[in-house]
Amino acid sequence: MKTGISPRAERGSVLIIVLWVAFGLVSLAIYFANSSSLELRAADNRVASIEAQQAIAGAARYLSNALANVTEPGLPPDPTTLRAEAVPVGEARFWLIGQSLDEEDTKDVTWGLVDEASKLNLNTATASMLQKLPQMTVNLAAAIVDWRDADSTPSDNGAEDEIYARLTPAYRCKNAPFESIEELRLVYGFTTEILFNEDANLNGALDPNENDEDTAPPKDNHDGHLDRGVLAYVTVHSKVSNVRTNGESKVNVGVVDDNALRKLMTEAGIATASVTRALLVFSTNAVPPPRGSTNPPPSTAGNNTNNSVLQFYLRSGLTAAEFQLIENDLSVSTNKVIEGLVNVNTASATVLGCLPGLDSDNKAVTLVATRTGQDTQHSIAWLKDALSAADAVKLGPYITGRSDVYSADIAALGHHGRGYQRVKFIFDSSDGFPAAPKIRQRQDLTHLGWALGQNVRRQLAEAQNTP
Ligand SMILES: [Ca+2]
Ligand SMILES: [Ca+2]
Ligand SMILES: [Ca+2]
Ligand SMILES: [Ca+2]
Repeated sequence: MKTGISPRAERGSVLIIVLWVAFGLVSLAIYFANSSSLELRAADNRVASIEAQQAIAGAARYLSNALANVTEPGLPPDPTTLRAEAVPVGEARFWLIGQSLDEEDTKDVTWGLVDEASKLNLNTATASMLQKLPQMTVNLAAAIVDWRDADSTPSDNGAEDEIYARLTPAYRCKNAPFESIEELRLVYGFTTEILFNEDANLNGALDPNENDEDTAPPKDNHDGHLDRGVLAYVTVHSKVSNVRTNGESKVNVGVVDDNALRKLMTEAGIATASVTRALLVFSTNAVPPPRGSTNPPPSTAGNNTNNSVLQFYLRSGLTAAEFQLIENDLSVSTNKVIEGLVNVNTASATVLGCLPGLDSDNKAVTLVATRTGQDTQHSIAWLKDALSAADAVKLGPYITGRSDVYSADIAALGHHGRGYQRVKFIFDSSDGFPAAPKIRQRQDLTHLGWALGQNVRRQLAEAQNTP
């Protein structure tokens, strides 16, 4: 008798094996089809990111050119003609993430360049200025000063080597100027919360996750207003050239030189009567001391020293129009470049409120309200009517009306709104005019996530749904 599997059973098991093999092949086919479509999609996204990166490179060239072609040194490119929103570059588009002059206006992103002189400079601001910023404390401000100063002697509440030696891992205090604002992460006491607060993507706008309490990071207070961190208010790049357009040194009004000032005012076309009056105020010989006295006269007349160009203007008796003819040819410093001045025409009330003369009684808020809607013409002349003389004299040494360093926070998308990329550049024109600005920093911010706000997201979704 034959033993073993009957032919019928054998055929049945072969069939089952064939079925299994067929099933396996189909699964494999589906698997490969799926993975190659994923790969195609990934490749498509890569192409879109490359397009976006190229759009950013194009934007940087465009801005470099726009900054080199401003009408006068220290002025930004004309914001009415500067292209800053959804600018096409091939199939890609770029945006310049700006900064609203109105701090309360945080509903969506503002487009444009950002004046670095609208912020407080970490290398020049004093501890008392720094500690007035939101999120700051006396200790944090003192730690900033100790980080940048050359010595290793801790200031009151500050932090030098012995504090950093106790950290794990331990490191040394820098004892040299800040090179980037991100360096604040190394300064004793600073945390991500202090640096970013609610603006996790640093776009100056209130994104949904920044106003939902703890539903999604970051932590926020869900009050409908963006509470920014320290990073929004500080810079290490603010600089302004201190050389005249013709390459000569500016006329020093720290100590008024009659001849230089007369020549400057006359050549600028200021009326002789105004020139004479101004020179009389500053001339050391103009007001003789009272008879029989060796002391100088009690009035300020005859005192030829000024702590700032603003103080010179307040005392000169010049009209705003006359002053503006020579404003940018005056200085109280002989340095070719001045670092850290705050641009009174572009800084927020928060930043201005850190400066002497504006650091009490909401004076900075009032000043910004006065400034709004005014055509300041990049001058500081308007401060004469906006401030008391005493406050203006205190403020004068810390401000400017112009700036040579602008940052461009450029975000771009490739075709079909894909491949999001974001890079921040710092353009510095303080070396000379007219010339192409130097790029001082190039920082990829893509990792901070979507920063183009809700309107752009909505527009993209609508464009995708339109056949
Ligand atoms: Ca130090
Ligand atoms: Ca934001
Ligand atoms: Ca949140
Ligand atoms: Ca808030």
